[in-house]
Amino acid sequence: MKSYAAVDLGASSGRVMVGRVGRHELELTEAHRFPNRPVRLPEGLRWDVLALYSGILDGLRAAGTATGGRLDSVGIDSWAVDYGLLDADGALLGNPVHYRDTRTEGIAESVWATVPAAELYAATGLQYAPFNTLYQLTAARSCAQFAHAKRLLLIPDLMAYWLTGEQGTELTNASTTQLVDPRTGDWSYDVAARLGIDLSLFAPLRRPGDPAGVLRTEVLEETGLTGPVPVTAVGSHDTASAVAAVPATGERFAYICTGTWSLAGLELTAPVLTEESRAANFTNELGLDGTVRYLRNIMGLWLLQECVRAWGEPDLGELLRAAAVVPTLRSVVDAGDAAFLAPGRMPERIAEACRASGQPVPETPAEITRCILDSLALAHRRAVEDAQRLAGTCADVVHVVGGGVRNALLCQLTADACGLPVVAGPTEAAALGNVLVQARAHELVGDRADMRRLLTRTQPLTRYEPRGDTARWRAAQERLAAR
Ligand code: ADP
Ligand code: LRH
Repeated sequence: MKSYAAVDLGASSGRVMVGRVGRHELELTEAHRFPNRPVRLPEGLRWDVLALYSGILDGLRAAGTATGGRLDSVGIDSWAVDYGLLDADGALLGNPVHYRDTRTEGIAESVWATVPAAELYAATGLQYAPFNTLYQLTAARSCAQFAHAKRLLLIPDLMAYWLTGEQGTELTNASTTQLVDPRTGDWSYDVAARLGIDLSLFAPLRRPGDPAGVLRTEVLEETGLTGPVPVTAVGSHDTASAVAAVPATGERFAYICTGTWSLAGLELTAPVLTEESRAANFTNELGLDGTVRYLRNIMGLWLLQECVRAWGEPDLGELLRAAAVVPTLRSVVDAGDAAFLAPGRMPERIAEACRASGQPVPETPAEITRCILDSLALAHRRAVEDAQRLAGTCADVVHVVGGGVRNALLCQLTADACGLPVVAGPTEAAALGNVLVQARAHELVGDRADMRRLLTRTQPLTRYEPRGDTARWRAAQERLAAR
């Protein structure tokens, strides 16, 4: 058995997990979990990357305690699109900007004046989201800080740099910048040139499984680990790692990675770059082995996280039990609407959206929670259906992975809405995908199908059958679309 540490930074928490892998075994345990709390500064919303780095060091120390100080490798994944800028000495310039910061408001239109949205989609296959790195960079260009920037490292690559001293740009995460051509898996040189983005800001591309340096001596001292400990590039976009850990047994599956976001779609072998796909705002992000993650971003459990924060952190289990007895589909909001992107006043914003659309206004936390979960299930249904139609494929099962696996009500409602069985699990899919890519680099597991077989055999999964009434969900979807 080999021991791997998976550093997985989600928007709501970071964790260091230890994966023990043998030819027929896969065990995952949590070494350390720490909150990921963005900070609102006068200049805007920022990530506390030093706290995250400290959390990683604490996690690696705990991982070492669990493995007798020895790790066969470390892999790092995180949320997408965000980055840190380094100066000529390799020092971080300021706190990385949070993708929910408002600096990109109105920026897309200025980009589209140079490269029209349709051309941008045909070249990069990326959905429109105000936070795509391309728009963030366009917004950043007028800032004093940017003039001093000599290097841009995406968040997992920044953490890897601090741990190893080595710089690189991992491809699955690079594919979320809107500067990569999903057909070639290389930079979209034409788009970058037309928009005046200097690609030499980025470190050379590396792919999942590539070596990414070894832990620095000081890191070994701080964590008590015995060197050398290699760092291996994994699918450093958390969603790429999570999709790699979808325990599918066949080809005809859809997936929903549920956490702060719901990322719902299909694994394809080639991008879908049609105008219809662009209009439906589907994205073509890159996965393992040249696969395409063809999916839609849905606001996800962020809606609930923000309400729970506003309500003073009540017990989630109790809240979900109360929500389970609220009548189904009383009122729904568009859980894909970017209007819900920014933090703050979420219960009020959801109530306002219901009022504005002439639906019953949910009032109690249980009613608002149910409105969120019904709305998410409906958005899941729409994404799964649209993805199949746009890609010309067919799914007969929906895999739900990520934190939402622990929300049985959401899983059941998703099965009901999609009219398909839901197989829920694993919860820590991103960490498992991260571990499996490291194990594959050590030839402990084979191809993606082999990785998935190992997951199916070792991970607890729960199956939810649809409870019949899909016509109700279809009608709710039609009502929402008509508004
Ligand atoms: P991220 O990686 O984006 O930070 P996670 O995959 O960790 O997100 O999922 C976090 C979400 O999982 C929370 O917002 C919460 O809604 C859900 N969750 C976590 N624990 C539980 C639980 N015990 N019961 C129900 N839902 C849970
Ligand atoms: C989920 C995620 C998602 C991105 C968003 C910014 O954590 O990586 O895939 O779109 O964060």
